Amino acid sequence: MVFSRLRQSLGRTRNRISHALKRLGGDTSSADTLEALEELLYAADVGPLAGELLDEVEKQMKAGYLNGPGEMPVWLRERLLEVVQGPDGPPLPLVEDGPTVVLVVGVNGSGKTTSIAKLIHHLRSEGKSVLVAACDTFRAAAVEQLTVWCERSGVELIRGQPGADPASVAHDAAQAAIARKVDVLLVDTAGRLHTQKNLMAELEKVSRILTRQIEGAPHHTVLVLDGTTGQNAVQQARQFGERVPLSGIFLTKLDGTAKGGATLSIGHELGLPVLFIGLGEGLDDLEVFNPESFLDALLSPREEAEA
Ligand SMILES: Nc1nc2c(ncn2[C@@H]2O[C@H](COP(=O)(O)OP(=O)(O)OP(=O)(O)O)[C@@H](O)[C@H]2O)c(=O)[nH]1
Ligand SMILES: [Mg+2]
Repeated sequence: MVFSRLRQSLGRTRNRISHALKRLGGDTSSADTLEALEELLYAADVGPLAGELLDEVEKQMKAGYLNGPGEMPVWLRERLLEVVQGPDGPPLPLVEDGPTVVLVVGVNGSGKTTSIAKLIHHLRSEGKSVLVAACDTFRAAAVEQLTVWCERSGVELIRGQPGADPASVAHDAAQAAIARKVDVLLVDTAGRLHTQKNLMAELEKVSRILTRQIEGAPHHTVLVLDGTTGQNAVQQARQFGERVPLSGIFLTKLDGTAKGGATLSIGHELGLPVLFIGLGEGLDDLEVFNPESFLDALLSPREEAEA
């Protein structure tokens, strides 16, 4: 049997919660159901949302609801759908006149450059023209990595000298994007921590320079978060969001983690939608985030063939 891509990719998170999910679906006592729900929410690493949901369920059960067999998984799916945020329409809506600028930010190694490669592929498959700016001038290897991806996808890359001011690369790229009349300018940046004041100021400068060149730019600032960091990802989002206004999240590496539940709490805690998820290292391993499919994949019982 062929399993959906998403279900397969979420395998490790699903393994973690499968036992609890089975218990939830069965005919058990209220105490047992509550315990199973608690196990499921903590195993998936949904964070503070777990406590809120458990309180809610306890109240409902006391009032005589949610006690029938199999009611809990249905309730859980409905309830999570209310908190999980996906894109409201297209994940990166384009502006009508001139290039739409997408600034990509995040901590070291979260998957920014790989995600840019996936975005190039995604946008090109939709017939959009793309230009890329290599504003990670910090490491020579970073520019090389992006060069390879761009050559493979046949898109132009604007790069500076090693160690050049990232804002000057952003400036040149914005000019080139206008001159070439491309639909989208994707801006890759170096990884940084919120505690690195100079690097955070540099990010603000890149953003400012883009605004000066192209009206309304950056139209989207996407924070790339490593899904394997679970609840830490929520902290990072909060800290980056204090420096640059974020449009949404690109959550990577969901294929390799048991902490996929963190996806559920990001919207809840930060009011930010998850726009894309990364399910592998290849160009095709991107999905536009869809809360319904995500929850269906996460909460579907494991079948024998998967064990
Ligand atoms: N399994 C898996 N690996 C991923 C995914 N996205 C990125 N990676 C891997 O994560 C590692 C880091 O990816 P990069 O794209 O270089 O990360 P970065 O944020 O650009 O890193 P810096 O520029 O050094 O900050 C690479 O080995 C990628 O192949 C994903 O969705 N799934
Ligand atoms: Mg990079």
